[in-house]
Amino acid sequence: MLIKKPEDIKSSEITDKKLYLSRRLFIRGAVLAGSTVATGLVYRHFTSHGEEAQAGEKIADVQAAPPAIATLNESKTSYEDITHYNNFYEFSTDKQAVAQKAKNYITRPWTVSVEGLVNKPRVFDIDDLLKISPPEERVYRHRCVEAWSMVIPWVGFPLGKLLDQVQPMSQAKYVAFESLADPKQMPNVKSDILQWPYVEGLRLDEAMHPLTILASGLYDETLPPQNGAPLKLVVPWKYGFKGIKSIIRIKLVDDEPPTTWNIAGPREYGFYSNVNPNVDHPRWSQKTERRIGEFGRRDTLMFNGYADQVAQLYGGMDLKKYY
Ligand SMILES: Nc1nc2c(c(=O)[nH]1)N[C@H]1C(S)=C(S)[C@@H](COP(=O)(O)O)O[C@H]1N2
Ligand SMILES: [Mo]
Repeated sequence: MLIKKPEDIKSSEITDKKLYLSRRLFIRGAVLAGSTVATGLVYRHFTSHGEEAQAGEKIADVQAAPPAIATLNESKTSYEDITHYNNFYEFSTDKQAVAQKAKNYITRPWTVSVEGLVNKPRVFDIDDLLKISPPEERVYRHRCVEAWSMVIPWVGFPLGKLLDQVQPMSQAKYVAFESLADPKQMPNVKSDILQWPYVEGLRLDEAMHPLTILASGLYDETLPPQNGAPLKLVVPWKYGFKGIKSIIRIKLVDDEPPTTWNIAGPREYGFYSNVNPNVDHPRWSQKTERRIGEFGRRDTLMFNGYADQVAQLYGGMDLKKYY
């Protein structure tokens, strides 16, 4: 078969159309191969400590458990909906128009600079970055602050694996992320609807959490432009806007970094942005959500259903104040 191993792929070859197709196959092969090895482990953690932990199980047991990669019992949203209902304001504020406007978006060659308070700063070629850790499928809930949701099968690897490579210094407390802002390709970057480039941030412990991934694929295929190619952040217990797209820079810093939506509306969007049905947004209740492709509404779950794995990150914090 013509599937190339990642170490065979040179960045100079990447724009070649044929290779692009074989990359897609490579991701698919790796996901299938990876899942046979990893599944047993995931299931074991999940059934003893995961989301379906028994009612009588003590909180202490749940908190001490290794974070589980939950397998969801919810249907995946269709590929069509995931790729045609997008927020990517650099291209359009009309969710249904993003796919068409981003159609010719060029994402090779591409570099990601990982810098700041680290011992080994490095500018990664995207194809070297994607070799750091084998691609894994992660089927996650996605909850937008606009009160709609999806279930998305991402392909990616934990952000922590990348951060390990650059060795954060002890002064590093937060991680700042930056998107590409290219006025030649992205029509809205010439407008002032938001401040560009789009920026986001996480606390370092949130960034190192095993549920936090960098995604480069979707439904076993290379991430399409409209979903944030070539690399986006996915933090499943936070509102969708934390999932910054088309990342070019990741900087370790000692102070809480600015975030695009907090700059645009500080009363509406805080730094943490954890999914929380008990803290309403001024314009949208966060108690329920519309699952794209379903009728009716669902109750929104605390931390988007990932409370067992992440609630301990916020012990003692007033989540109404730190929204
Ligand atoms: N650079 C950038 N990243 C972004 C956005 C954006 O406008 N620009 N929108 C955010 C919002 S509001 C959401 S809900 C998700 C949508 O991701 P999806 O289209 O892959 O579902 O991307 C987030 N990341
Ligand atoms: Mo969103």
